[in-house]
Amino acid sequence: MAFEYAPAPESRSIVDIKPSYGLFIDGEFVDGHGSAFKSINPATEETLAEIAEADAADVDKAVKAARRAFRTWSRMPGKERSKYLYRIARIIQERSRELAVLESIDNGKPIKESRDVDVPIVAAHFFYYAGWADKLEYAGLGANPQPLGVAGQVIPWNFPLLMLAWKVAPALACGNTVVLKPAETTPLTALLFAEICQQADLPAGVVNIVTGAGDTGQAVVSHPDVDKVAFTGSTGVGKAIARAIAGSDKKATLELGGKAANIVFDDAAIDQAVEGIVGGIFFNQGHVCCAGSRLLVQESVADEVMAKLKRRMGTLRVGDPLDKNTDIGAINSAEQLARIRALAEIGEDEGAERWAPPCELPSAGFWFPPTVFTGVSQAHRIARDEVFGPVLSVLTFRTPSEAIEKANNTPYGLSAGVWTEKGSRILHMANELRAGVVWANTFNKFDPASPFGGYKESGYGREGGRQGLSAYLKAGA
Ligand code: TAP
Repeated sequence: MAFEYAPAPESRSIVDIKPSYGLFIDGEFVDGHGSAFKSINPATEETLAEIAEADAADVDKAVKAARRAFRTWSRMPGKERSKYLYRIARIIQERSRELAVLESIDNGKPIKESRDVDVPIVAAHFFYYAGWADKLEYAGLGANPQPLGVAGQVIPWNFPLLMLAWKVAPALACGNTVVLKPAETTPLTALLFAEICQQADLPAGVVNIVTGAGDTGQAVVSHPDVDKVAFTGSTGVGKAIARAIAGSDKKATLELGGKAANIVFDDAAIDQAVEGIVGGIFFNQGHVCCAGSRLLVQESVADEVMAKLKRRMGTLRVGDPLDKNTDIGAINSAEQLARIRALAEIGEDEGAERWAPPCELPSAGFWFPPTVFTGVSQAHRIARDEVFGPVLSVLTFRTPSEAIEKANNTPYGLSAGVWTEKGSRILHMANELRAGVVWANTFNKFDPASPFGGYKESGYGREGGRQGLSAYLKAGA
């Protein structure tokens, strides 16, 4: 059944969305030379704003501005750079409600997530790397490490502001300057961040934001005067970027897709594990690279886990992202919704059993109910492909070695979860699982001090922590 809802008006009034936005180059907003595009609210399908598209000449202008700014920014004492980063972090905190509401409107994610997870971690990231700016000699790259130059950064739509923070904060702390391209469907918080850079008096050209689609991203990463490419997105585009920069001396970090196993042993605290399973796959509508999209549950507790999981799924509220009680918001785009629907249909066609709780979905906008597939085999597409939506595939295992084999049977290697009361088993699993992050008795926990990144087709390089600095520095004498 479908229903109509009006987004909460008081939340909308917190944020001032302009009818149109330009590109942010050399400290000011300027017109783009490509054809403008619209950013829409995925919960209502209404147009939010017209966004300028940067063509190759605009990207060139942004790279030139970043190069000019690099000369002074890279020579500025680290403690001076850190003052700007602290200032940005504090403004993010001061404007956190505005940022959270705008993120939820543009992306579709529930306000309780943007307010309590995304924006606080964004501020924490700037605080964390502000603290590093005058301590780079401890980065592990010699006594006098040097910045790389101009960083070309391309980010996805699932955590627009958080991915920006993961890229911009370490780059700036290390003395690099930045040309960043946000995803086509979620440019608004990056543009608000540009205003925050102005408010913080960040020197012109240190951060440049060029909006647009894939062509703009391509122009950024392949620009000859870009020294460093930082990309987060799909494995397909990541491979295309690696090909595009092959043969150049650009340094690159690629954070790509995932198909994480969330492994529940029979000695686990089951109620806690069920909460972890729900958070692992339904957080951010499942638009999470490290989502626990494959549940591996030990056979002896499979019935109990499934009964409790279904009961818990029945309590999840799907709807208005700006309603504080919403658990699952809107799918980010019509295109992503079509991809999720197609993979779910393939799951049924291949013989897995599909279940979703009864759930009223709004008539306008893009929605998908929390869904679980049982009877899934390793050969099924829903067990292999990244759905990037609120869809969980359940497989069972008998022994720890079978769990390890199944968990590692994927081209990806970004994250995994282990639920057990046995400490020795946690350590054993962490050693055996081929995943960049292994969570134990928790899932989807992030901290700026903790490095994040993948193995295999999940990409290379680490973001976050001290390790994240080496992505933006070269060893110095
Ligand atoms: P993509 O389609 O790969 O897009 C990512 C970004 O690249 C967007 O800004 C996109 O622009 C741009 N782009 C597209 N084609 C390009 C090209 N040829 N050259 C340069 N840039 C190009 O991914 P998505 O759908 O936005 O995001 C979902 C994917 O990101 C998932 O696979 C997810 O797992 C992954 N992800 C990974 C992580 C980590 S940390 N590993 C974190 C979040 C997401 P448009 O927006 O215009 O397409």
